[in-house]
Amino acid sequence: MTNATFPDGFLWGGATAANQIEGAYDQGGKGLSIQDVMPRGVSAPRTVRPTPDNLKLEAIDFYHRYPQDIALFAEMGFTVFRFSIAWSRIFPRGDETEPNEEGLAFYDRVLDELEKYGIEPLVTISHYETPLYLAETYDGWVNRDLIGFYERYVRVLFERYGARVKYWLTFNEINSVLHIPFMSGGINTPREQLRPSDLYQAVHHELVASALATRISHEMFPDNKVGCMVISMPTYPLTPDPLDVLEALHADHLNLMFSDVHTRGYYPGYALRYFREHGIKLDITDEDRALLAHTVDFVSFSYYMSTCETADASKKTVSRGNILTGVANPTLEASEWGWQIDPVGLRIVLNQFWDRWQKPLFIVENGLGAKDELVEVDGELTVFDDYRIAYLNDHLVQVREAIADGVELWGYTTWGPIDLVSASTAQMSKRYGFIYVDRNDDGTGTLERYRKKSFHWYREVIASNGASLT
Ligand code: BGP
Repeated sequence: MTNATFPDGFLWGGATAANQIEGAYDQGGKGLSIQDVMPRGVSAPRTVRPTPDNLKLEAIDFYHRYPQDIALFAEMGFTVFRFSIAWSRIFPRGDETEPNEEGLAFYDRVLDELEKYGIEPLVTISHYETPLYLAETYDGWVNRDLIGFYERYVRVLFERYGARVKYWLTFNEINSVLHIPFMSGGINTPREQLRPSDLYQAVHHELVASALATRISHEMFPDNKVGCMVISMPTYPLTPDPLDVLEALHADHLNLMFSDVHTRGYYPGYALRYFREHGIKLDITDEDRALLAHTVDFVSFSYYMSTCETADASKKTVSRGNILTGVANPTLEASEWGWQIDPVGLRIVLNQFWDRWQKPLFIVENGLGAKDELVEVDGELTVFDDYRIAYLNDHLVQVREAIADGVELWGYTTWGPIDLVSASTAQMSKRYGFIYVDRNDDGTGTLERYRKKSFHWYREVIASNGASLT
């Protein structure tokens, strides 16, 4: 094990998304987003209009409680906070020409608060919250018009916040569009009616929009940094059989394509072959090709688990996971939600990404969703979440190893530093936070915040710049 340390200026913090924390879904002139009609998460059918059982409508009320929450992040010593801007707060329908000033003013206030504590903002432009109107009227990212609406949105964000926000992410987990088209791409057409060409056309539109955002940022604020954001999930061969190795390579390629395009500026040969052999015909213009050449400054990613692949159909036992699935790894344990826990996989993926792209990396999601029990000690309510501490400690030890391997890593933000509504299941009981939020799956609870044991643990990790890891 290395005794190397984290670099000076390494950014430590936590990551969230507007729809999972803000609530106030109909306040401040906000329009509806696709999340407002997804009360049961990703695999249940959407509703026609918002229904009271949708926890995201109120979420954890960050919209009103952000000063208190940011003060708690500051208490832990955060130097970065990742949050997303709700597109439908800025453009309620998505296709207007003028933005909603009240929505813009809200994020001004959030940024004021972060500045007060010297916390660097890391802003996701689109995190699973396409305006519902764009989904219903345009079918989301399948439609090329979305590029223009996104461009308008991005220009407004850069004009308003570009001088205060240095780090931007264009799309959360952009490689999920293929798997969860409504949540990720605002694509209203039911999954089973979409042809692979429709899905990859949506992917292409997002890739072009991402490159366009990068170009605009570089023109307006040359010192700002724009990154792509992908789900990382290293794929291991189930056995040493070369056919399994090849199968794992193919599965990995389907994911890596997104960052390959973002970092190289063109579609790699294996993707072109895949398109050819799967009858995928894309509308790619010369202007699109020119735009794709505007490559990102860094690659950011979420990491929760690894997976396996095999060429042997009889061994394909599917493991549940963070949107992507694969074959279960017989050597690993899983979380209560079936996500296989693999700290070493994080070191592997950091090395793979660095070797492949030689671009700075940023881990913008990592964490354990678990059920917590609130207990009273000396009149204070808390949670003894040793399982969460162990998970994060073990992953961070591997991050340190990767840094010693020579990987350039800018920072680490845990997913959900404060309990929030789960993206995949829309539950509150799947908790990630260092801060407990008193809200239950049935919507009851005071919304009070309590520091968990991991709160104090993370404060120590940050204060020691990782030296307290064991
Ligand atoms: C990622 C999403 C997040 C977040 C996280 C944890 O896929 O970017 O929004 O929710 O996973 O997933 P879940 O909330 O389903 O436990």
